[in-house]
Amino acid sequence: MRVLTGIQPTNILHLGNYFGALKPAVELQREDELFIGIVDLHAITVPQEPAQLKKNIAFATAAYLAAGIDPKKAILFQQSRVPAHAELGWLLQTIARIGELERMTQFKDKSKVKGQNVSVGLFTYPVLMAADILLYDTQAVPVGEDQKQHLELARDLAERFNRDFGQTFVVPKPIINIASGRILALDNPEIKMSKSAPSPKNYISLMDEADVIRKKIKSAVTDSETGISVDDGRPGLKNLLSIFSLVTNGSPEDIAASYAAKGMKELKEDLAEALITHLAPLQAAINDYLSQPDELEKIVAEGSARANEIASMKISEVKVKMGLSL
Ligand code: AQP
Repeated sequence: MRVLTGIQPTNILHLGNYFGALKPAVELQREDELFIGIVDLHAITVPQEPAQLKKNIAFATAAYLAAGIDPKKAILFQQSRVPAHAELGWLLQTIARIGELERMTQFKDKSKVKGQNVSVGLFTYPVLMAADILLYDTQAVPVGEDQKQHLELARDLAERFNRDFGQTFVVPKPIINIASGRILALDNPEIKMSKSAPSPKNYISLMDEADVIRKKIKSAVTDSETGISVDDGRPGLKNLLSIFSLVTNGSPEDIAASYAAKGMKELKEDLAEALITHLAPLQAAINDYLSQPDELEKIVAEGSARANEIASMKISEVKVKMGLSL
């Protein structure tokens, strides 16, 4: 099956990105024909500092490789190096409707704070995402809850284009459940962990040093109830138990039971140490890739060239179907 996934290089990746995107991608590459986009054109829909963006692109690439992506198997590419993404994004904008973009909850959420000051790119982001998917005849896309609506739009645009211009695009299906649930923000368990959160206390970055991890876990928001239990009414604690479970492979319930007599302080201390141990080899591998910029460049250039070959054939087909040819 042909599958496409990706990540925005908006900051150093965090634990949620690792368990929700990188590790599932490593699983997917075993069986599927996997395309992984470092989607930098999406990242710039909110302001990015150019020098930092460049670093974040290198970091995201290194993180995928360090997590176990084999660039000979999966096609690991940088979105902005494949011009067909922007081109198809534009062509699909001509068949997308303002009303359907206005209904996108992610745009509504992200633009709430900034009002009229959000970029037009943030508004049309889901159309570019549809282009990313449709360019490669993608059959399936792993989606978390917040991306379901965007995939639905990609399906609608594919069907609309096929109806109006003739069969061109594969209509992609979602792969739900591949992500191991959302990891929540440490400083506010009502929202998800997020790279572009204003406070670094929100997340554990994949590159956080041992002492930073200890401090962040220690100050993670929990509750004042006594005892340790897996309980939806205690989202902060539940989140810590989920993270503990992901790094040790024990069930959250078993971990909760083993800390029933010990309490929150010890649970947090042990979780921090487990995290430090879990992240150490990943951090070493990421640093190793980052210390070889020429090798990283070669991998991204090759992956982008492979992506470009496929994408440019599709964009030519689309142009002919739309009458954009002599
Ligand atoms: N908290 C999370 N728990 C589990 N998975 C998560 N992902 C993101 N946050 C969590 C997964 O990581 C991938 C990254 O997708 P993205 O970079 O396109 O943006 P996002 O989902 O909006 O992630 P962030 O970290 O919150 O970035 P910003 O702050 O830039 O918007 C996706 O596969 C996502 O499911």
